[in-house]
Amino acid sequence: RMSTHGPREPPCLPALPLIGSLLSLQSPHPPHVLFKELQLKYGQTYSLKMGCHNVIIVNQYVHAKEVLLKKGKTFAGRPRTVTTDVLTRAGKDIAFGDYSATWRFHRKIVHGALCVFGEGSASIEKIVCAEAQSLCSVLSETAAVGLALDLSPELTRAVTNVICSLCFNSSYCRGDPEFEAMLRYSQGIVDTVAKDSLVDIFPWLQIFPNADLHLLKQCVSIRDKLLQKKYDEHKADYSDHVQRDLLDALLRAKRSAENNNTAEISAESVGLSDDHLLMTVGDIFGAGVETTTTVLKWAITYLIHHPQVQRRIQDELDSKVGEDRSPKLSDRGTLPYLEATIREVLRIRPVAPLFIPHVALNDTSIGDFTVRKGTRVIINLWSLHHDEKEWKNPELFDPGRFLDNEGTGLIIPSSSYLPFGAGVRVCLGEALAKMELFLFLSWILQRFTLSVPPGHALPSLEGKFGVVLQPAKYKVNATPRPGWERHKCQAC
Ligand code: HEM
Ligand code: PLO
Repeated sequence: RMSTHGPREPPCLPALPLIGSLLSLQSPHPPHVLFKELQLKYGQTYSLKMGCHNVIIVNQYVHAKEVLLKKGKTFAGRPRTVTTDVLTRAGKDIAFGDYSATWRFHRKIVHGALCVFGEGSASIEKIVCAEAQSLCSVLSETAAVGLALDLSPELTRAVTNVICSLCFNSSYCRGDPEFEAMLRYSQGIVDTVAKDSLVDIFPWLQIFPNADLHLLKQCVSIRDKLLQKKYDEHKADYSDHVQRDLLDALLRAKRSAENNNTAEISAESVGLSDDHLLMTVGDIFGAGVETTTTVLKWAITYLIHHPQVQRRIQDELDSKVGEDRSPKLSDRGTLPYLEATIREVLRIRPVAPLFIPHVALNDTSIGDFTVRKGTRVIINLWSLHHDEKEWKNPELFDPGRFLDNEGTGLIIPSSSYLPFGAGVRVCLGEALAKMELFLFLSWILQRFTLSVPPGHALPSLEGKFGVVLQPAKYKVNATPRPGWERHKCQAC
């Protein structure tokens, strides 16, 4: 037996059979579940070969934190893949772009713009509350005529308008054809970029005419036209003196780089080309819509399954906010059970169960395993959030896990919890998403009780795997709570 001290590679799966099962659409389990199960045979951290690429799968938080935090910079790379190259003009965005000065610069601009227009300021609260108001009137109109409603388009429009406001200083009305087109192309992108996140590790797939790739290219081209239109409009009435939104912030950075256009720093060389600006705003717009909407849909799915949780949130709202005013951000500290529910939704159905793959930029290690430069690392957040050693009954929806013994203080009961990632690649929209989730859910639950229409089955808890894990479509009855019948809702 060899010494146990020398460098050691993680256990490697026999490559071909596994690839077969991943590619097969008949595979009974989505990749995050399969990767969790494979731990039983290969250990918590193992590797596989996909085409010519080494991929390490991490299923435990100790190794996940080593990758994301302790060695965050070493693992900050992103792989180039066929589909993400189509989406992002070969990685000229933040999320799928490789670690570089350009990437860092764009993160900084977005972060700054979100602080000015979002997070710290009162304006984001106003925007979200206006959208919550409009969402609630649609719910109450539908309830008044006794109809059940697929909430998805309404939730998406509310969330889209928030990010639209931050990115483009614009918003959509109900039935706006541009919004309808956006819904279609974005779903097309989620379905294809997503499906391929593992499959497109094989570059040869591109050679075959591939229906998914075709759909993706079509959807991306529609998206690009929309982005280009917003960009042209912004350029036409840009002024150095007013900064209306993220796109203005990006334009300002570009102008200022162009003005001191010395040999070393040109707008192109720091990554402020038109392509880079468009791809960055495309990322934020896309992430801003698809992630928050997905969490809201999961939250509602679980609330329908657990009416007692819904009732407890409503009791908390009744006693802390009352019925004479709407919830505001400053109520967040007084509504721990709602906050715990949001945390539990993010645990049990993580938006991005495999994150986006990371890449080792140098020879390095994870735990005792050596890792060679260029190795891809997939953090299986599903395993972290469903680890039986860390979470009692992980498939049980129980917001109480995130409360202390008195039931009033919020806690994070396990380190095996990273809904937004961590370290240099941590989510850029965490604060924004949390504000939106809190405000939308508190407004809805103050006014309505959600349930399945009589005779309908409870909605499925099984997600559709992709770049985001989406719940299935279903209809909901939103019953106005006593005191929140139509007249009042419109007056407030
Ligand atoms: C990245 C979660 C909302 C923008 C990520 C990652 C996760 C995540 C897990 C990947 C981290 C990694 O690869 O290591 C979430 C969840 C959200 C949410 C759970 C909602 C509840 C948002 C929103 C925005 C956003 C609203 C936009 C404002 C981004 C960006 C990245 C990212 C740009 C890429 C960061 C990078 O690679 O440098 N998010 N996100 N996210 N998120 Fe979010
Ligand atoms: C969603 C569909 C949009 O049309 C394009 C888009 C852009 C950014 C992506 C987002 C999609 C899915 C969720 C992603 C986000 C960047 C960061 C975020 C992957 C594909 C997460 C959760 O990591």
